[in-house]
Amino acid sequence: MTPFAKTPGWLDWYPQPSKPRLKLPPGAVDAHCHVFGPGTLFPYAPERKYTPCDASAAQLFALRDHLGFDKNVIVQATCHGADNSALLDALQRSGGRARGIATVRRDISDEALADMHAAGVRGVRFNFVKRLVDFTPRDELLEIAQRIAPLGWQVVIYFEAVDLPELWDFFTALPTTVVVDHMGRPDTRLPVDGPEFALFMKFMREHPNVWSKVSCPERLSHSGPSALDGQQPAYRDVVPFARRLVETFSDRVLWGTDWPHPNLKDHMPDDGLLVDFIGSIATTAQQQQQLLVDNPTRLYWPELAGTAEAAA
Ligand code: 0GY
Repeated sequence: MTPFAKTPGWLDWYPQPSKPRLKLPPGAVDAHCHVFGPGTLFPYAPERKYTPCDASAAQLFALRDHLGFDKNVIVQATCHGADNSALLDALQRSGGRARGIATVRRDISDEALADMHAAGVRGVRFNFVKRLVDFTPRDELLEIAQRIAPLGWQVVIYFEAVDLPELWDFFTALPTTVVVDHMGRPDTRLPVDGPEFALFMKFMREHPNVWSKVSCPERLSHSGPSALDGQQPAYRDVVPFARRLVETFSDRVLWGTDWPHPNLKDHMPDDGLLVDFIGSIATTAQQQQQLLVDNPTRLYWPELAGTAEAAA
């Protein structure tokens, strides 16, 4: 039994996801997912803003196999603060089939960074979503970015679309590859051609070091998952945004399940149906190959890129 009580109203991950109808290409990467605890082994951080249900590395890898993915990119979740032990344990258990994105503070030693690199960490995450984290001064973040750049690591940024204007100068000064979580969280009630998403498109267009995860329809949607009657795609309000990115920046987009889906309020997606949603946003075999295999392999397993092993 975990010693931690879940946040009231917490939705647990879906226990028996369906088998996707979409057959993933060999070598597909789930490029955004997390592990939580288990709390008995890897306690949640005192400064956390939520307490989740446990979601172990073994459970993540079982989902990977069930859905037909080959590899994972595991992103340190805010409920573990800057203690990356659960993430590092998962990387070690993956047998080279997972890479990690860590959270670090400015007092991290060079030795600890080198150890993380050896374990499979390839980036740090800077989180600007106020309900998830306390404020970190920009000079600390820039210092961290400068420390990790020589390792070839990336910076993953998580923010709300309304905050992009204020964050623009900081983001565009980052000296690394920059990967945006969940398309920069657009308000999907606004038009895809409106000024808010136009700014995000400009961000990607003018900065070839910026990539985007076209993930989290279940988090961004207001129309919801209900149109699973074959008439309309589920999460149909998210489709134009994700499709625009896939079509415009086909070599800089990534996709992830976001399992175990922290902080959802109204429904927990069946991960099998989430995979089927990929067919609504990457509509050709070529787009799916880039989104799911070529792009993440180039970014996280460059040693495999363009080889037969990528498709192992
Ligand atoms: C996500 C989204 C969220 C949470 C976290 O690290 C986290 O706690 O990323 C969220 O609540 O929007 O990417 O998992």
